[in-house]
Amino acid sequence: MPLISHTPAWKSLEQLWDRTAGLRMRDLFEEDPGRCERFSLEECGIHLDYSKNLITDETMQHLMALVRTADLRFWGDSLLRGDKVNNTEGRAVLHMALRNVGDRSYQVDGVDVMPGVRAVLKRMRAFADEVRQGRWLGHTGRPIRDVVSIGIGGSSLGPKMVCNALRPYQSHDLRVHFVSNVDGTQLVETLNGLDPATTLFVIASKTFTTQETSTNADSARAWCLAALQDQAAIARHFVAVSTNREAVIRFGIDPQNMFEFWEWVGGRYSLWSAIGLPIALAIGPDRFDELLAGAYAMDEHFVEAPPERNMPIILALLGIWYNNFGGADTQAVIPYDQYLEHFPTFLQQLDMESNGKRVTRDGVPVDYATGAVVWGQPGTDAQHSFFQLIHQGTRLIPTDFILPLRSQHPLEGHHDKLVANCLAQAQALMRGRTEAEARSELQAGGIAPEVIDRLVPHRTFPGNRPSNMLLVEQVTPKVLGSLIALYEHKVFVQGVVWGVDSFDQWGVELGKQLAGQILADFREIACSAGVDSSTASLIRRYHMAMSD
Ligand code: G6Q
Repeated sequence: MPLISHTPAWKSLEQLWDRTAGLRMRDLFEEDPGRCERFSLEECGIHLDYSKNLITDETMQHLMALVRTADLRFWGDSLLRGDKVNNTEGRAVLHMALRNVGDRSYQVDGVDVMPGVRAVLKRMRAFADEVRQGRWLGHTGRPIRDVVSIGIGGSSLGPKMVCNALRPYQSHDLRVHFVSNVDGTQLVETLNGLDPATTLFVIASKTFTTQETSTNADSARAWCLAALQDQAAIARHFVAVSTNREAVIRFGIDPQNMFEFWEWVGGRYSLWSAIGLPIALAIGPDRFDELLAGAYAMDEHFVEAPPERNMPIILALLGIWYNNFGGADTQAVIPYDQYLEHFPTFLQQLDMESNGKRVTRDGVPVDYATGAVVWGQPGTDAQHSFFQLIHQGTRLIPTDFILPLRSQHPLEGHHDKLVANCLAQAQALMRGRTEAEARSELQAGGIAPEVIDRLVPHRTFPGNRPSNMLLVEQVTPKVLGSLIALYEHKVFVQGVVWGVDSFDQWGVELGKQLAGQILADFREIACSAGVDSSTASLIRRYHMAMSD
């Protein structure tokens, strides 16, 4: 397979970008009253309005040709068949099986994975019910009040984001906390004020060898034993989610208290598996099922809908349009919903770990940009910090707005303002303010002509800055499931076009290895041979600080 950048479909998109560089979105809207309707799509409770993009029908046709050139259909079928799509790790990628509430069959090496998936879901359901209904008792016979999930990366970011997003659905007498960082501060601050007799730890780690998670889990166990003074307490206060049964047993967790998942579940795609146990504990198993059902609905849409009406494909191609032809380096994601505050961070891992790759799946260096830098934070706060740069800076920053139409807390006057601000930002990015408009506004304010001349360049907005608007009625478990799956498939489609393995993450390995060596140097109070002078000097400074 040649690099995608060497194909006619890619070349014609390069030419198209140059040819359409002069298009003004303002004009496109004025010329075509049907633009919004034509470039909008409704699926799984999500209304996507992508009309405020630098596109015409011709652009979309060319982008669709690109996705055909990349043979998305082949890769989609491979994914569904359980082929080893993650080729550098030799693994199938079947997170869709985890939310397969329909009757699709998913197999790995000829073995149906669905019975195992359903059995674990059943155990999760029973356990979540026991804890939530106060039937699972701690070592001293008291019900659980706090759940502390210890995990990192894919074993934390998804469940943490979902628990926060669905806080309105949580029971008030069970609080769920997340500890990921090896910085002891996070564990200490989280445990501060918790009662070991009513705290349950969920140790979530696919490999059960991750340094941060093991360290936090060891400290949590010490905290628990210091208070409860009995090794037998571990069985009532620790459960594990992992693929590594031996390591779980070695840690001292009863395998009866282990919830299994499988190597074909990638960390950042694992919130649908037993890694979602904290979610089931927080919102209850019925609502966890709704989350799965939402993702399943999006899976079905992705698999069945033609590319031209396929929401993940459209989002993926728009991203590629700016990333590869418009020179955009980043993608902003701005939820106008405080409960979605961790959504951009979750997407950062999903997108950047999946598509932050510099070689194709065959190991050939690419000569085009792959995964964008994903960033963002909730509106309206974002408007008062970095929006200046999106509006008037020198960079092109495509932006996704996510907006629930109904608030979970309809306080008088709040939601109208939230919605108005979100719509206004998208409008302002698209329209901008011309020099003439800026001038006439200043004139209307009675400003002196020489001051107007000075101010006009600063008060002019170029506009023509693209955004997608994703409207939902409300962020329910089902809608959230669909929203997450939408972005998962978007990332998959982009990875297929760029020809990369979106399911490995070798880039996080080197730092881990080197940290291990440096840690050994700390223990030896020495410095390994061959360490560069900068690192050696930093190690010496740490030694000195520790010996003070
Ligand atoms: C995600 C990555 C990574 C992983 C963490 C935690 O796709 O693989 O973020 O989830 O490193 O790994 P464990 O679950 O094995 O502790």
